Amino acid sequence: MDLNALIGGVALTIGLLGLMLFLRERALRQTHEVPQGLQVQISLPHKAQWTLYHNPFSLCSKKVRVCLAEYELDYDSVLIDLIETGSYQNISREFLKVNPAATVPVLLHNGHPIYESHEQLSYVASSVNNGDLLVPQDAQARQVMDMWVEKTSLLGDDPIASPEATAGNAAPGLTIPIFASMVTRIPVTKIVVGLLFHRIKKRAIFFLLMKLSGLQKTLKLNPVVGIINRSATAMTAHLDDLELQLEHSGGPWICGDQFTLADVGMMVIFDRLREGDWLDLLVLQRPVLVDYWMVLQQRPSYHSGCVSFAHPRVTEATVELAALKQAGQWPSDIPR
Ligand SMILES: N[C@@H](CCC(=O)N[C@@H](CS)C(=O)NCC(=O)O)C(=O)O
Repeated sequence: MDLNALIGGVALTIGLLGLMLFLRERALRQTHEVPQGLQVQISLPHKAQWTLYHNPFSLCSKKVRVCLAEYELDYDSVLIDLIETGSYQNISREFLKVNPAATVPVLLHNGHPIYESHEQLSYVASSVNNGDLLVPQDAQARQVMDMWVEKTSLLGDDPIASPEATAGNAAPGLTIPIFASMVTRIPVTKIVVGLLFHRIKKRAIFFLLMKLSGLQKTLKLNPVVGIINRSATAMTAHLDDLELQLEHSGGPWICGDQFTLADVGMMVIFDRLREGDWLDLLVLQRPVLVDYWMVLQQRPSYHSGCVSFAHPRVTEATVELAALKQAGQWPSDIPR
């Protein structure tokens, strides 16, 4: 037999085998959207009344941890890596059984999953005896809280595309510099897993682009500059609204005297601004917001839900971003 034909045959067989393995793996990692809220029809294995699948860095995970801490609820903690913290564990076969949409956080109550972090907050508040601790009894104040819970939420599959919608949606664009710094430590092979199996390919492509460009070059890419600027402008407008609301309520909290779920949502956004080294630009020039940020940091839940989960790569990223600004290496077309 001709040697070339033999090599060709072997290559073809290996190729076909690879394709079959890939198709099988893809079938086992089916992802799809999930309905919001409690799913009583789904029962998952659990060891405790409350189980939280979460990630140290994820904004929505922080929010739910802070809420559980405020209510002093114990929970079984299951940490799930996202690509920025190490690998695409969120699209592993095991985790997709918990959430086929491949996102964190997922809260289980007696094994039943609750999807979407704002639903998780209101579910917790409505199921515990002391739910009104974080929920005003007065109907008008309750309306204000609900509006701000929404305003601090991360809505839709592509929040980066609509930073004007909510302060939550303005956060991911401002997180790009942190992502770009974190992803320098992640091997390309781990990102490729996302290209193959992630439901939203755009996210994986973006991480690959940041990985290949490095931090400084990422911050010079025109679309990135555009997204960061648009997100900073949108966040400024959301913080204008917050400032007005705090003045109107008389503080110290969004609804006045009572710390509510709305403040839980805002706390983690401020923490994200801290991580991205955006406080100087967006918060520290405004006395009302400075006071608000100070009281937020004094809550024990800020420590147990945010500070104690500080991810070393995020801490390094914050230092790296501040150093770039100090060294005059921050791009001139991005505000600082
Ligand atoms: N709207 C959802 C957003 C969930 C979400 O997008 N979570 C992010 C982390 S904050 C995630 O899991 N991303 C993983 C990925 O896209 O690969 C919620 O509020 O729970």
